[in-house]
Amino acid sequence: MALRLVSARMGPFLRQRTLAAAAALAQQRGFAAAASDDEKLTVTVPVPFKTHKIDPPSQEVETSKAELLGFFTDMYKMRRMEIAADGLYKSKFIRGFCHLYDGQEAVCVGMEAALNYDDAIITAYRDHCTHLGRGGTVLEVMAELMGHRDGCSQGKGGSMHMYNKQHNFYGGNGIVGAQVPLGVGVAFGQKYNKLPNVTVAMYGDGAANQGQLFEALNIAALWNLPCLFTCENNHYGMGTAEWRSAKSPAYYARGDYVPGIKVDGMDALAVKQAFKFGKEYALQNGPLMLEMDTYRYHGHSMSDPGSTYRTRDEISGIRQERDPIERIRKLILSLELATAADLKAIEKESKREVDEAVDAAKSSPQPEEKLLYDHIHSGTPANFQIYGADRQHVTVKL
Ligand SMILES: Cc1ncc(C[n+]2csc(CCOP(=O)(O)OP(=O)(O)O)c2C)c(N)n1
Ligand SMILES: [Mg+2]
Repeated sequence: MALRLVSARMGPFLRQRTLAAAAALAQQRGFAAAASDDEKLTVTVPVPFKTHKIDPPSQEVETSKAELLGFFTDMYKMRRMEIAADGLYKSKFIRGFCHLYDGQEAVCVGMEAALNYDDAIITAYRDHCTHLGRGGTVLEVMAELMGHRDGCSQGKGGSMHMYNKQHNFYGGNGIVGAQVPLGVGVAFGQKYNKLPNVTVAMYGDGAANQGQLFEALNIAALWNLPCLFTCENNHYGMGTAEWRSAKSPAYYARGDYVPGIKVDGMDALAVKQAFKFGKEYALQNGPLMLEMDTYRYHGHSMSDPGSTYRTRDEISGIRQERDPIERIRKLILSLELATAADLKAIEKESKREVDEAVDAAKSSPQPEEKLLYDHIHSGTPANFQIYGADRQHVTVKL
């Protein structure tokens, strides 16, 4: 039985592109002739799911060669993109806030493998890779980071405001935790309109201690809204370790009357399984909490070297033992789905794609002044003025 990897709106753009690219590369390099790309494979994920008030999903996860190569390609591209963003920030092509996602890639690709673009996602400011997962391009992210026209928000949002309305990506939100009640509102819309879709409201371990999360959870549970409250537990909120800020760091169990599952967030297959299970559950029963046990390699943002509140050994230990890309590489090699050289070729292709996108983003123009009015009001009021930072100089006037 073949897996239906690419059904209608099943994460189509990124996945189709990725699969097509992987297949083309595979063909050039001659490994496509092996097991068929979509042939079903079953992999046992090593870390058991921990649960609160619910039976766990199976640790036996269905996948395929195409999916595993897709995971590898997507995660590698995300990693390259974030590393490129780091360099561009340091050389002042990117300014302002910038929070990188490297280390957490498995959450993004595993989640997208279980959802389709009619399902909605809303997240915080660590959103570059989420945008790629929703079908965005590296150019859209890079140009947005530089404040240029080809950015997904036309260069007016920046790092914390990636959006893709067409694919139900509601951002990109800078106020910690505020995205969670908004996500519950999106889930309310889905239920009200009788849609067969869920909303993933993502938040961090720091945000998990906020009151608004519990208010949103209450109403979601009361009205059985199809919302997956997804805590990306990277174990730090800025420079504060979880044990300093949370009485109970068992975030999956903090919904009290709402069931929860703790997932190895460094394992794309475990993440996929949890979201597949979660989507079915939430459509039938209402909200579910998913805690993704993950890790960020970079500091909190570009202004944080990330080494004063944790040891270098901690970071290198996670890289060696839990890195999400290396895990999939090992799996692909152990199942003999591709050779090390084939994977290197995919890496080379991803680097080329990111480099090209960076060049294109650099040469993309800045947004015209008159566009600064767009997307602020639905009807721009008369006498609308934008001031410079000193409040003296009027930058734009209607
Ligand atoms: C309401 C509010 N309070 C404080 C901040 C400053 N702030 C930005 S990120 C952050 C830490 C959040 O950590 P976490 O939720 O774990 O997410 P992570 O950065 O680890 O992804 C804080 C305190 C903010 N942006 N909004
Ligand atoms: Mg955190």
